[in-house]
Amino acid sequence: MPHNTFTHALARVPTLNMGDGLTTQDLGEPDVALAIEQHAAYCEALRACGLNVTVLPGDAAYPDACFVEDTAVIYGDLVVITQPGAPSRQGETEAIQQVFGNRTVMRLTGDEYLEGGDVLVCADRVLIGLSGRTNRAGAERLRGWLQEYQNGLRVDFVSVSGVLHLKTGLTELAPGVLLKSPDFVTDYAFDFAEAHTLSDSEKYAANVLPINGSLLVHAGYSSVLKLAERYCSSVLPIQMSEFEKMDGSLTCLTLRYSV
Ligand code: CIR
Repeated sequence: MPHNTFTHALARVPTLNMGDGLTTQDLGEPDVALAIEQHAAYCEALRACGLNVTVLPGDAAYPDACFVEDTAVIYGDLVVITQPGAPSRQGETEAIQQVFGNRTVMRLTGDEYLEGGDVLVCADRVLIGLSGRTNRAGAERLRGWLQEYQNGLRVDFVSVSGVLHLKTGLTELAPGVLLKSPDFVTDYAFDFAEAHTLSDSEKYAANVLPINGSLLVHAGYSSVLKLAERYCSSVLPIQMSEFEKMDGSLTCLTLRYSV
């Protein structure tokens, strides 16, 4: 399976009431006009990485719907529609399932809860965070489908506390190189990779998005930028201040896949 190589991305425009969404931050109300500008610039950056980006309309019934990553997990041709652990977000999946209607779509049901922000596809394994939004039943079901899809795929569970999702606190900057927020607490051992724990002032930058040989990083974090430039010749800093106010980061604004 080619790693971090995609042809398409799916996004959903922020709604005027995005400030009514869930957040643990105390950074004030998002400026929606600025959020829409930042969202458009993010989508443009993905187009510059060669992706065909579809932007769905928002839905005011779901102020968190722009964080589409949480509604599905796409691995090769396998599409899994999740059941977000946040009750206010569960209805977001309908619009996403319709987009993927003609592909093999699996769906979490019953007591299986999982949000895509808890799934990190690394070069040699998939990590599933057990967080406040993803439970063991959801993680086990997803692991079963992933391993049915790719025989021998290593899928590990990672306990997550101190951050919202696994990828809020941990992403892979390059194969074998992890960025970790100092807030992220786990008993999982990251001895398979070189893990860089960021300073408190750069913790938001732990979420980076590698795509087709380029790397999107949060703008304004100099040590992460320096590290990124050491591993990647095409680093794209993106302004995300209005999404940060709602606990969102780079990965959460799209689903990436290939057709
Ligand atoms: C939430 O709390 O669900 C949203 N306000 C933020 C979700 C961010 N999702 C992600 O990082 N995958």
